[in-house]
Amino acid sequence: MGGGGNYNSWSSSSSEKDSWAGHNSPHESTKSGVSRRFASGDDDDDEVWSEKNYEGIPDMNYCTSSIMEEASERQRIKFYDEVWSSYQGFPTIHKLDQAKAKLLSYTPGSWAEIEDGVDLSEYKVPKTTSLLLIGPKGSGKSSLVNKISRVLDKDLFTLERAQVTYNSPTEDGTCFLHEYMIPRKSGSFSLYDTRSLSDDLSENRELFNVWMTMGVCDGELVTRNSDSTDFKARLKCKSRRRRSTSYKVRAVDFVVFVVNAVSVLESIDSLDENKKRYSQLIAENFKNPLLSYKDDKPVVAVTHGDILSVSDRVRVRIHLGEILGIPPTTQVFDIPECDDLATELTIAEMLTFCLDRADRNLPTKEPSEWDVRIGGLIVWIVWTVLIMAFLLLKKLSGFLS
Ligand SMILES: Nc1nc2c(ncn2[C@@H]2O[C@H](COP(=O)(O)OP(=O)(O)OP(=O)(O)O)[C@@H](O)[C@H]2O)c(=O)[nH]1
Ligand SMILES: [Mg+2]
Repeated sequence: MGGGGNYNSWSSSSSEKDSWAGHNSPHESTKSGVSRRFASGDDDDDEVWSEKNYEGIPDMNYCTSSIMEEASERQRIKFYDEVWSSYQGFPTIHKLDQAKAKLLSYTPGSWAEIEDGVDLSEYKVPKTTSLLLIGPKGSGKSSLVNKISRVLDKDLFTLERAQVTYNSPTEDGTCFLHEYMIPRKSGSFSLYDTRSLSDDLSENRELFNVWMTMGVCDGELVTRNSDSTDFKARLKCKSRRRRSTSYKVRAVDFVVFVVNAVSVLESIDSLDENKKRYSQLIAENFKNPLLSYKDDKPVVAVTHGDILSVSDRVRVRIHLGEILGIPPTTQVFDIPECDDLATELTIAEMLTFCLDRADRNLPTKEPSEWDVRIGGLIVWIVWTVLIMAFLLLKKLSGFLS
C-alpha cells in the first residue's frame, strides 16, 4: 500500500464514508447528467445524447467538455476510494519493523546505489541527508520532529526534543533553525525545524532562496523584514543566550511541507476570506520552484487529524492533492498526534519517500579546478605529440624522396 494514510486504528464505518456526500462527494455529484449517469453505473448514452442542440445535431463542445468532466470525476472517485481505503488496512508490527529497519540502515546515497545502480563517485554525496520542515504557524513542525524521533529512537522514555508551542497564535514559536539527527546518535539523516511561513509571499521567497541555494545551519536565527524592532531585539537576546553550535552549513536535500488539517478543512468550507487564505498560502508557497528537485515536489505532512473524523481527513488529503498537484494517496501523509502502529507506519513511509527522492536527486560532481587544469594539460600534450609526429613524417617523406 502506498503511504499517506493511516490504517486501522479508527476503523471508519461505511456510514461515515457515505456522510462525505454532504460535502460534495464525487459519488453524489449531480453537476451534470454525465456525473449522474456515472454515479448510477448506467452506461447507457441516452443522457449525453439527450443534450442536443435544436437542430438535433449533438453539440460537440458539450460532448468534449462532458467527456473531460466525466474523466476528472472518475479520477476523483478513484482517488477518494484509494485515500479512504488507506484507513481500512491492518498494519502489522512486522511491516513496521521492516520499514524501520530499512530507515535505520540508510546512509546517504545508498538507496540510489543499490536500487538504481547509480555510480556514487559521479555525485556529491552529503555526509548527512537533510530534510527541511516548513509550514504555516502552529502547523505542527516541531511536534512532527518529536513524533518522528519517538518512532526511530529506540528509547521510549527520552524527553521531547523540539520545543512545541502551546497556544501558538500568541507565542513566538520556533524562530531559530534547529537540526535534529534521526535517530539521535546517527549521522545519516536530519530534520531541520524552521520558523513558520510568513503571510507575505516575498518574505518566504527570500528565505527559501537562502535555505535552498546556500544551505541551512543549526542555531541560525530567522528574521523577517516585517518583524518589529522589539521582536528582533527579543530574538537577538535569545540568540546570545544560546550555547555554541556546530555552525555546519548543510544543503537541503528534500522538503516536507507541514499543514494543519483543521485549518485546511476550515479553508475549504468557510466563506470567510481570512480562513480561505490558509489553503492559498500553502499552494502559493508549495509551488515555489526552489522547493522542488527537478520534477519532484515536496511531500505534505498533515497534522491534527486526531481531532477530525476520517471522512474529513480524506477530504483534506484530496483537497491538498488537488490544489498542490500531487497524488493524495502517496504524497500527502496523515500524521496525527497518535502513538499507534498506523501512525508510526505512515511516518516511516513518509521518511522513506523523502530519503528516496533525496537520493535520486543527488547533485552531480562539478569538475574541480585541478581536474580542469589536468584535462587542459592532457589535451595540450596530445596536440603537441600529433603535430610533432606530423612534422617528423613530413621530414621523413622529403628525405626519402
Ligand atoms: N491535536 C493535535 N495537536 C497538534 C498536532 N500537532 C501539533 N499539535 C499542537 O499544535 C500546537 C503547535 O504545534 P507546534 O509543533 O509547536 O507547531 P509549529 O509548526 O512548530 O509552530 P511554530 O513553531 O509556531 O511555527 C501545539 O499545541 C501542539 O501540541 C496534532 O497532530 N494533533
Ligand atoms: Mg515550531
